[in-house]
Amino acid sequence: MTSTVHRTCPLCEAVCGLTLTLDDGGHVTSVRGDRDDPFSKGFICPKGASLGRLDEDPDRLRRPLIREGGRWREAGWDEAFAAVERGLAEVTAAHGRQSVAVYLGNPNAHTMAGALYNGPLIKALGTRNVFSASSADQMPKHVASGLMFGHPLAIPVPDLDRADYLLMLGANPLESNGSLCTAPDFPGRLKALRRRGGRLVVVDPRRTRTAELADEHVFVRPGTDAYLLFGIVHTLFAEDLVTLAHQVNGLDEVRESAEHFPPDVVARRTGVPAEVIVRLARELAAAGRAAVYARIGTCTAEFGTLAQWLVDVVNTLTGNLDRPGGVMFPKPATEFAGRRGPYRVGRWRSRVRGLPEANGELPVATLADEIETPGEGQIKLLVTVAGNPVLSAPHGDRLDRALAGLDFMVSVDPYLNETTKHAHVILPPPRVLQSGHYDFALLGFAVRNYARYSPPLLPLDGQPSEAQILARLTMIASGADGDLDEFVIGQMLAKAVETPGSGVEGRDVAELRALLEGDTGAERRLDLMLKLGPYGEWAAGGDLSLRKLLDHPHGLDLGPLEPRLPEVLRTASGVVELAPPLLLEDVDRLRAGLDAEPAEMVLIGRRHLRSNNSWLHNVGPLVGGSNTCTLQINPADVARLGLGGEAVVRSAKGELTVPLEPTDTIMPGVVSLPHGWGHQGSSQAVAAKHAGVSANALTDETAVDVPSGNAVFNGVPVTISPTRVISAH
Ligand SMILES: Nc1nc2c(c(=O)[nH]1)N[C@H]1C(S)=C(S)[C@@H](COP(=O)(O)OP(=O)(O)OC[C@H]3O[C@@H](n4cnc5c(=O)[nH]c(N)nc54)[C@H](O)[C@@H]3O)O[C@H]1N2
Ligand SMILES: Nc1nc2c(c(=O)[nH]1)N[C@H]1C(S)=C(S)[C@@H](COP(=O)(O)OP(=O)(O)OC[C@H]3O[C@@H](n4cnc5c(=O)[nH]c(N)nc54)[C@H](O)[C@@H]3O)O[C@H]1N2
Ligand code: SF4
Ligand SMILES: [Mo]
Repeated sequence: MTSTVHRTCPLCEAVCGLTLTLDDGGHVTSVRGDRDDPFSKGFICPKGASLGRLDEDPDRLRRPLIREGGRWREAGWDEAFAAVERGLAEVTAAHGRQSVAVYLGNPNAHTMAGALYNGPLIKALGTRNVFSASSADQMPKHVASGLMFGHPLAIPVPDLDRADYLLMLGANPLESNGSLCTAPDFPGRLKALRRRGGRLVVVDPRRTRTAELADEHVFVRPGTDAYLLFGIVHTLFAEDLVTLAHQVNGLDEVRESAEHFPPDVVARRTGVPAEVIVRLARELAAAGRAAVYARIGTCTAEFGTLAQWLVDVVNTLTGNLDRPGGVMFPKPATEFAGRRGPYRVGRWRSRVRGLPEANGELPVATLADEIETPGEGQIKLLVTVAGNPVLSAPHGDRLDRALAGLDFMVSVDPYLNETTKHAHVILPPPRVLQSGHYDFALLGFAVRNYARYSPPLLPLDGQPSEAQILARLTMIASGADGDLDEFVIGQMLAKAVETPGSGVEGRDVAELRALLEGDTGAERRLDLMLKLGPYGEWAAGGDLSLRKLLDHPHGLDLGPLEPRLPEVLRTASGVVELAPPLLLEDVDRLRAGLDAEPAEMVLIGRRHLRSNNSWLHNVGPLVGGSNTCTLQINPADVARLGLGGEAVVRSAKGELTVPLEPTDTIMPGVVSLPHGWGHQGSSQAVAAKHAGVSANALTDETAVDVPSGNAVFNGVPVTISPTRVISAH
């Protein structure tokens, strides 16, 4: 007997619906795209297709591990939690709460546990030492959006299905399947744009698969997108092409700033000819429905926040902000419109380097400093949840050494790997199929409003869910007892009944609580958020609830994106802040960089369709072939430097010997190495056979984007030389 079940793929931001067949033993016998999913319509990629393999990976941890000295042993859950309680008590008794740190990795954006329980955990730990993969990724976008629109999550997404022109910088959705733009079958949507007569332009130091699909590919020197975008802004003003559809503050300041960046000047720095910059500006202005979209290549760069800001400056100046076919603000089903004060960054600063807080976090680029530098507030204990910063943080090799010096570390992770090998206790979450799934974070960036809930497909048989693991850690850290979910639900309801327009203003908390459904605390909290949300049972005209999503296992289409800027804006002025002072200050840094002598060779990253950061290399069918850790380099550089099959790459921070992959798809003067490789000390047997090297042995933690403190991975100066020839004598 087999059964057919449906669930959302948790492996990337595209949130595809999957249809799985399970045999009697709960083993996955096939995975297909769910054709009845109104959003993904049957799309699937090789990673989704191997979800069963990942789910049943024999190297996944099933029980907690405790390390005693250099030896690991399996332990029961109570024993493991008791060890954590002891570790936390000892360290905080000796060094106080600020000696505790937490690092949250990328999969937290894909789990219900991450979305619902990390907030309470951080609060219970009572520390400002909060770090996450966000400061190695999209923090510049949060900061730019926070300053312009008043909220760090007010991130407009390109309206892919209606745009007639798309300028894409530093993104490669044919490999990544999209980011901060939730769009299952991103490739199909780009092809549709072209089929309806639209134009796609890709700006990238590599001619990627996305660039191959585009009408035009423009090579750009790594790290210079802010100059290119300023050149476009300059042209829009100079040629009187500005069309504003919204009230804004700071138009004059933007015009004045742009005066320093005429196309012929920025052409030298960016490598993009002035006439191309001018033409792009004209095309954007003339296209009608046009969007500029930029992603990781432009974020993890020296001027990441300026680039993210300028993307939306161009969108605003061309009249494309908040209009169909331009860039728009999704309306997710769990959005609860609580008011917040104006957005600020740098409310506090890191102890050692004085780097700014952003979104309540400190930059991961300074995590090693905070662990290694003695004094009041030195980190002695680290909690990691779904993160592998030894491979993902800038200069991860230093972090590797720093983690070895901690007094105590606990990791919530399914694998013993490069990071969790330093833990004293590893708490593994259950299998994917034993976990419920709702995309709290990613549905807020979807190109169509949509919701889908996947209940757990298999029972837990004894072990805690990831939600329960994090809830128990929270209770240990707070010293309180009781039911965390009930506490959170009580707080949210108390706030909602006092909030004008919440739909439940003035109602009785206990009566509302009794209306919530769900088998687990996480499900009841989802039900509450859905009911309070904009389509919810408790909102005017709505009927959404957990029950309704359970009745629609393929997901629910909630309609195309609609203009909603006034609802989204949270700035003190109530209008779009086009020239936030913090960013104008950083323009001085950008100006100073105009005349900088570019390094002869610079390093950038890349992603492969069958990979996923550091943790999918243990699935046999996904690794090998083109998914290997090679250094892409232009053949002209190979010849110029006299290189053979491999070469030595040196940066200010490290040195690697890497196999070369000569290709004219990469600009001369630029080399590309994927991150997330360099497997060692891990329980992952397949990954160990495809170890590769870590790109973050070369990246530099001292280089950050100033306003956000974000890591800089693209444009790292390197030198490349032949491997030493060892003679036979
Ligand atoms: N040089 C360079 N470095 C980069 C980047 C780059 O482009 N170039 N990209 C950056 C970006 S965008 C990101 S997001 C970061 C990622 O940085 P991290 O999040 O630190 O790294 P990942 O490799 O995603 O590690 C995820 C960890 O979560 C575990 N895991 C997987 N599923 C689950 C789960 O369901 N629950 C739990 N608890 N754990 C789980 C995995 O075993 C793994 O240990 O890397 C950054 N680093
Ligand atoms: N298959 C796969 N999918 C993934 C991931 C994965 O590891 N593998 N990771 C997920 C994560 S965590 C994220 S954040 C997203 C990222 O999603 P994307 O942003 O689409 O990521 P990439 O595919 O790395 O594309 C970034 C592009 O930027 C280019 N680039 C590098 N430097 C510069 C620069 O200075 N300027 C410009 N204009 N371009 C530059 C690179 O050549 C690359 O083609 O992908 C997610 N999806
Ligand atoms: S594109 Fe992303 S969400 Fe869709 S099947 Fe592939 S990994 Fe899963
Ligand atoms: Mo990311």
